[in-house]
Amino acid sequence: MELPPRNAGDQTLTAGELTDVRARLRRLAPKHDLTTVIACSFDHRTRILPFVFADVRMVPAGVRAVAAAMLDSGFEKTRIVLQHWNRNFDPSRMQLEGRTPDLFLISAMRLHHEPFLQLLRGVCRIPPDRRPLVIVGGPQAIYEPWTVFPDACTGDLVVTGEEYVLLATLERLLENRADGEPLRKTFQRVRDTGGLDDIPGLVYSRSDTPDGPPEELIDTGIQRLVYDLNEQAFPAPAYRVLEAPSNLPTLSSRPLDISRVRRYSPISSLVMTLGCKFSCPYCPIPAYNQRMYRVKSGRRIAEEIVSLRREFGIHFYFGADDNFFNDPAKTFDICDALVRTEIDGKPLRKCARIGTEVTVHDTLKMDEKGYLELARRAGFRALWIGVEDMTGQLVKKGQTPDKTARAFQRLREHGIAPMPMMMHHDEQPLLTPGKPVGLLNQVHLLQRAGASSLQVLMITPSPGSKLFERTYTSGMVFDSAGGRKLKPYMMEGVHVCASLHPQPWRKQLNILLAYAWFYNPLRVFRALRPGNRLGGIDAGVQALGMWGLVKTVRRLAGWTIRLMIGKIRRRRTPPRSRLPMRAPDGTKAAHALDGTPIAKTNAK
Ligand code: B12
Ligand code: SF4
Repeated sequence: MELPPRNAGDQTLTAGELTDVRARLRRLAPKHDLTTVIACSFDHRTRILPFVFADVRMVPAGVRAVAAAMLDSGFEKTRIVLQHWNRNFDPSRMQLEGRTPDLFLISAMRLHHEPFLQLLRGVCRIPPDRRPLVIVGGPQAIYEPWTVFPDACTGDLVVTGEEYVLLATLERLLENRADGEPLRKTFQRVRDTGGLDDIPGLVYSRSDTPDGPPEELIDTGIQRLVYDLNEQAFPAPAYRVLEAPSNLPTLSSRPLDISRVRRYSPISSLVMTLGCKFSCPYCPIPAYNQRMYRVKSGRRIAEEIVSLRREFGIHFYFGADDNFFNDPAKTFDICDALVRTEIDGKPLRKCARIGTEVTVHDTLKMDEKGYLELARRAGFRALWIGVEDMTGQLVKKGQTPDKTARAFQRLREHGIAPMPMMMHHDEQPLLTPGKPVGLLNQVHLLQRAGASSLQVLMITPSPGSKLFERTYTSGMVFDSAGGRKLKPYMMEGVHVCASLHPQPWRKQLNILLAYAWFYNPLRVFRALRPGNRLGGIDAGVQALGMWGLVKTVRRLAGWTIRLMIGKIRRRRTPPRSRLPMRAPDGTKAAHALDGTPIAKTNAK
């Protein structure tokens, strides 16, 4: 199920609303002296190709945006903890400024669910009267908010939206907080009198006893989106409040020294644009963005890069874009501003190397307009391109073998490395001699066209997408293979976990073979041939790819054997909420999947 749209005309915040709520909170903050810990969950078992390097070397933009918003709203006592770097972090032992924090925020992705539960269990060990208010957000919360209420140990509140929803909620709580009252208590009081019901983008639980097990979930609806991304807080301050990597369960007295930020996060994510005009049935992004394309101005992006480069020395940037070339005129504005920016007398492109995601179709459109040269001068050095299946058998978004090859060649001519992202599926064979249909045929074509890296994922159910429920009801999704249960961390797209192929192990081997075909010592030599303008990138990516392949084969060997000789059990129902869900007025909850139990008690 895709997230439902809000009514036309009521999809966005009014201009200035995000800026204004921060200004109002800045006035409220000094009276409340809140301490906040923001944790990001991460399962280290997901460390395989093709994400094996960037996954832990880039502070995720979600936690960073939330921390930046808190800091900018006057809540200076804030710390970010990444399970990526602090695997033993135990919230039951966290102390910030000598006390248990008032707020414990968690950002979670679906595949990191198990470490997320660890965080939840940790904070639940704090006695209820001293426990911080626990708020969960991020992709898992957006599409599957009920997962935050797995049993008696739960989060308090889910934000199914962006930073504005959190800030509006905090404002409401602080306006109603009695002197010295624990924030969690204020939350319970305001929640129980319906005081949060008019803030779209929240899910909370209702129970008959205070701190008793949840009995139903109340969903206040789909968030309103901030349209002008320039309203977001600047990211740099968030890098000043990172917990330093360690094996300790506790927090240190000071955050990571800023001189060491670049060492641990050599790549910085950049929010430049959000949304995409395509409508791939396995992708939740267009519906999440209410079919809108949101952008930051080029000038603002340039300011962010300048400050990150100056303060932390960060050289590499990765755009959190869904399709950066979605609207050539807007891309032009951004690139043009970056071209005109200097950092300490040098053009920005000499100090910042930028990568992001685009499509084949839009790359060719940019080329027709002559904008690829501009993108290179703006600092773009690598583009991850959603090629999926080149023949368009799986999804059609204007890609064909010829167009893909042309797009790749044009990018290379301009000194930009093409990084294809492919999607393998049941109908795609491994090899089709003479035809560009098989997976290896396509990988070979991409190599010849100049691909610098390779990503091959198997189609996997993606919450919030059109195909999500059908993938389950059709019996495609495995429950277990050879007695081994399918766990969330295995749903990264590399483990084959959804297939109707009579021999799904073949699909698994196909993916590994495609990587081995692409990442091998022979290709390192080819990358270093004289005259290859992108030889450095090509060779570096090959080295990382070979290292990642060894890790990937080790992790996948057991699963492949189970798929080969074990019995495969399948699921027939999607993972829905076990708790009844409803909107505050008793109507259907916006985030509930069809078939979710309906609350017995209707509106309060
Ligand atoms: C960049 C990116 C990556 C990078 C991440 C590197 C890093 N360390 O940051 C890389 C390339 C490594 C990556 C890999 C994968 N990714 Co990815 N990725 C993205 C992408 C394009 C941008 C993420 C981002 O930075 N967004 C910008 C920030 C600001 O947005 P945000 O994270 O949503 O945060 C906002 C809100 O969610 C909210 N929020 C977030 N946290 C919290 C916490 C609290 C308390 C509150 C109140 C609010 C809140 O406020 C934030 C500010 O507005 C998104 C798509 C998208 N457009 O979001 C997918 C996305 C996050 N990836 C996704 C997936 C599935 C993957 C992979 C499994 C690969 C795959 N099969 O597609 C792997 C997993 C790798 C791993 N081991 O973790 C999914 C997650 C789906 C889910 N339900 O969990 C997404 C959403 C794409 C999709 N399918 O829709 N990815
Ligand atoms: S092109 Fe990419 S971002 Fe756009 S809908 Fe398709 S998969 Fe999603």
